[in-house]
Amino acid sequence: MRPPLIDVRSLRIPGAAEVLRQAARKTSSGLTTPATGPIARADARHTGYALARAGAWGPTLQREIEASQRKEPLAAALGSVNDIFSTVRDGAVSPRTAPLPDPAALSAHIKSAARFLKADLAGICELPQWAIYARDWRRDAVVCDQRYAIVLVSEWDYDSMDASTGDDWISLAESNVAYNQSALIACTLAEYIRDLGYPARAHFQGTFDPPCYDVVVTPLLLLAGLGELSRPGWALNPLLGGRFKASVVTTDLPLAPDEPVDFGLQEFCRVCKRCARECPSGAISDADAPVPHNGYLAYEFDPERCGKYRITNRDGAWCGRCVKVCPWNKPEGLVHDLVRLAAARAPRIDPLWVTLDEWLGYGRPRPERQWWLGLERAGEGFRRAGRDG
Ligand code: B12
Ligand code: SF4
Ligand code: SF4
Repeated sequence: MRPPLIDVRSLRIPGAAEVLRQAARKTSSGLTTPATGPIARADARHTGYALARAGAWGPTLQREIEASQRKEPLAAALGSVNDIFSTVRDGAVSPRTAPLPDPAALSAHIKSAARFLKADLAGICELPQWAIYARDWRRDAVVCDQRYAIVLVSEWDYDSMDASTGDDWISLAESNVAYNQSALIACTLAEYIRDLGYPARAHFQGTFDPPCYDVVVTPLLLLAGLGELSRPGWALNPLLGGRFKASVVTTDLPLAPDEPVDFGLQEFCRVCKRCARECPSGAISDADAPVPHNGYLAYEFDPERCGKYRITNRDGAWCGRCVKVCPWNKPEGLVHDLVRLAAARAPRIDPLWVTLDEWLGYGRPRPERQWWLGLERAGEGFRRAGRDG
């Protein structure tokens, strides 16, 4: 029996998952966007935050990157706790190998274990070498020759995101809570697998030094069937949109990989463009078609504009507005699931959904539902700050 393209066991609400499982088609390219050539390994020193820290985006950004992560106290608390995870991302492998079922049954078990540990979604793919950084943030060469990647998704709170503008005082805490949850799940799962007698290493947003990522996460989400590449460049999941963070466990445990999915997003993003319109930094392209980028088709994106806006945002803590306004950022429900199904099956009416979504007020902030204090660190204390303070 062919395994389902979206594994119902790995999804939170089986009813909604079933709708999507039926809608999902296998991709012809093996990726969620057409390949155009070989993919070069990325150098982590040339990615957003590393450039800001190194001063490549100017002295203001270099000065402000640390302070901007601590200015809102809930995000700061989550950031402080996050520091512990770097100490448990890898470790000794047990010399005894546990008796294990065949790869398909073992994969189902690992996904169930991930759900038990509170992952919202989990998928498995083979680990291509092009998804491993050539060098880490410190400049050390990265070696990771494990065969599989287990990709773990931790959702951001929908109600808070719904209340928020996407770039106000809860934005960074939304990211950080999912970073911590997904890091805890990845470190625990890796420890469990090592105890079964197989190497396993966790990858997540953690300390800068030592670095906690050997892998570029987004393509692994795509390969593990957890989303399609979106206009802004993140993986969009049909049940969550981009409203999540992901961690990864790389391992040699003999697993059965999932497959990439196609639920009609390339056509939907082509006509929608809402994230490009509402991005406060103008970082997302509103072009009608993607262009070749490092061996695959993607919309142009300016990480410097995005990074600068997030670090220097004076009316909030960082930003995730592209995620907030996306029409796919919806909770499960009969109507939303039917629209998801229609987007997969009837792309000609995509413009109708895009117009209707905006007309019904989705993606707008709801200040009356904000529960956070809107505090900003000021000197030795705090002040009520910014737009929602
Ligand atoms: C540096 C970084 C940033 C930088 C630069 C982003 C960038 N595009 O490079 C800045 C500050 C701009 C940023 C912003 C955000 N980020 Co960020 N970021 C990262 C980080 C740490 C490294 C990314 C990287 O190496 N980029 C350099 C190269 C690889 O970039 P690139 O060539 O342009 O490739 C991009 C895509 O095309 C795709 N990709 C890479 N290789 C391949 C190969 C194939 C075949 C395909 C199809 C796609 C693909 O992934 C890359 C990142 O989007 C990752 C964590 C990680 N280790 O992956 C998180 C990560 C990408 N960020 C994430 C998120 C959610 C955000 C924000 C929404 C902020 C927020 N509120 O959380 C915004 C979104 C901005 C945007 N439109 O992308 C998530 C995305 C999850 C997802 N759904 O895919 C990640 C994976 C963090 C996580 N652990 O969950 N980020
Ligand atoms: S995180 Fe904010 S600034 Fe960056 S791309 Fe998304 S909307 Fe634009
Ligand atoms: S807002 Fe529209 S264009 Fe942007 S990622 Fe979501 S569906 Fe695609």
